[in-house]
Amino acid sequence: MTEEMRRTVDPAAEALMDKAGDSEIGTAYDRHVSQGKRCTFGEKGVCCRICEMGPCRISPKNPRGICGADAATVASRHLIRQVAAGTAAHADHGHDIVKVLLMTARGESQGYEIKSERRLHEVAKEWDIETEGRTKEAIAEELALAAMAQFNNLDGEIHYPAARAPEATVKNWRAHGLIPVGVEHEIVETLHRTHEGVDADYVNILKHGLRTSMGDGWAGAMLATDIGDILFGTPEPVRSEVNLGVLKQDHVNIVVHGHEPTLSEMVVAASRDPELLELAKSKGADGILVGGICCTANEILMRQGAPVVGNFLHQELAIATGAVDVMLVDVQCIIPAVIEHAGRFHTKVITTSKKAHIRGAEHVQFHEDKAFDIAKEIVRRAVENYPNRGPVDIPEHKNDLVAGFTVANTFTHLGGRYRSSFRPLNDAIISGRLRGVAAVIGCNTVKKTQDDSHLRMVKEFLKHDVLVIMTGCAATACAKVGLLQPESAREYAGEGLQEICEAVGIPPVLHFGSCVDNSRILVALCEMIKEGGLGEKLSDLPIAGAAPEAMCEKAIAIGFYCVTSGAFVNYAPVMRIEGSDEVVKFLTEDVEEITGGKFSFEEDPVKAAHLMMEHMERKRADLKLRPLMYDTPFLKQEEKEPAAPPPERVMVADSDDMEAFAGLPPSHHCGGKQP
Ligand code: CUV
Repeated sequence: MTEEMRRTVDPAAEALMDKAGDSEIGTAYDRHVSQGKRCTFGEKGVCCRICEMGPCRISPKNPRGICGADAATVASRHLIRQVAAGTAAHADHGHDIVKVLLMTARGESQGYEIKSERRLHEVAKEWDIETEGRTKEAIAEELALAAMAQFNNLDGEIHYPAARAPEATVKNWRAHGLIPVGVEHEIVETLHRTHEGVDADYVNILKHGLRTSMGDGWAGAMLATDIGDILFGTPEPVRSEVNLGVLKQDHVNIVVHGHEPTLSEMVVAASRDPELLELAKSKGADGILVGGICCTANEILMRQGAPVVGNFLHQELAIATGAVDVMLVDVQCIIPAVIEHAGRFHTKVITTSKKAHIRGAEHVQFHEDKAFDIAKEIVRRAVENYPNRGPVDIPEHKNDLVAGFTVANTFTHLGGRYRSSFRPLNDAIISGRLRGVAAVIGCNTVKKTQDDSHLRMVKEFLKHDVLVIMTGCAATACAKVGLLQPESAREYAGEGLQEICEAVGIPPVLHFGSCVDNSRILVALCEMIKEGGLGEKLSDLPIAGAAPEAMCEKAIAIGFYCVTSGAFVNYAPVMRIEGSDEVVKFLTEDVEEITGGKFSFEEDPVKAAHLMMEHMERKRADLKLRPLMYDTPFLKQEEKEPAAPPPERVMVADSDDMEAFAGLPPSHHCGGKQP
């Protein structure tokens, strides 16, 4: 980051950035600058830390580590360990929700119920579980036990790929051995394969990464979504508000941050408890507000319409408003720095998971059998902290949004048919009204100006008649500028997309939920194939995905399962693979032969959108679809004016690193920069 690189395009964040930064710990952006030059070997994925003889640094001058591993072996081993970590995060999340379903079915949980019996029956049928004449508890118990087995299966294959994906795609997965046996088995095998002296063939290693990631998208995440819908209700389109301006000066403000809906749903319920509302009044507050940050925000937004306080890089800023009485966290994406910020204001940070303690936080251990009591205790602590506030500084910026889209409800109401059908979407693509569909997902990162890449990419898609589906912090970024309102179609969408949005009554950008709800996108793609006219395999569809501000290992795992599922995925900033041209080539070219999908690593979000639209055009041509109804040509890469150089990155190599890498040609595959 240089002086010229803006930290954020969000005025609410801008308003608090200096205040939050005016502290010993600073903001994530300040710490990014303080970290200074990064090690080139680490950045390019060729620092091997696998065995105790190392670490070894692989370079053209020193092409082999002590054991003889080359750049491709080292980079691929480290990369699939990241895939396994990301998969583990979503799988553990899914596992915890399945556990709540099992306990609820057995009457052992507190405060939970099976809110959507309809969804329970639908999912049970897909698992061949008898529903006729049985209680919902009996069905739920059998489903939960079957779902549990997905995690530790040791033979066969996980359930959802064959149950939900098109036959031709399943056949291809089986031919290449890409369907996991069980979620945990593949994660364990990743750790074994990448242990010193095991798998040294980068192709074999990366193929295992593809297989492991399927346990995320097609098991852990898919179960988290399905079981979440059963327990907490299937989302319906819902209006709400977003950005730091949703915090209320005259309310007790509780910010739930993290991922799992099991606790946050209870906290929303507890915040409506008359006794606690009375207590809040007695402390001088007009009410209790529960808002979210990161994906737990998306969970309670989708099902409860709770306001979204912000995305990943808002967590420190929210505390700097001085208006957050409790920040309640569970797992994932919680940066330990929140503690120091909380210490400067009156905010209490409360951790709740045995897996995620932070020194300096209060810890209230969450138990499913006392969930509502625990939620009430946390809300009570927030209420009692309200009178301790100092000066409050809430930015006024906020925006309206519509969220809550799912596979079942997105195209339900078209033409008064009142049944879920993807026909309108398929017809729009076939007739050329829509060019295709882009899924834009993922995080914020300090390596990019906050939200900027999401917004520029999405606006480019809308202009060129591409329907956009979003999840995670990407969706929050677009919500902040009003792109999740139906009215935004008129301002941003091309004519074809405008017609669809008006006919169906949807915004041009559909909020599909949290990161685990990327599984809804996979199911939507399956429905598009089933509906007919767009090919036989998932890889036939004119669709593409992107994570323009990717930050964590979960994002890598998601990218991997999308590519395994046949999608073209642009991932930026580039993964740590540039030290091996072979790994880059495998991910950006060779993998297409196996899965039909592949990665690109274009950093410029508009150029990346063009690459993705070129991919859609190729798929449209293969399907022999009509030309687009409204011609909105986008500039092809070679026709483009040279783009302004991206902001110089702080991570430049030490001079000895530069020397070591002197012989390495710049990689044209990924737009990556050589030091
Ligand atoms: Ni799971 S993973 S920063 S909250 S999207 Fe947001 Fe989404 Fe990335 Fe984390």
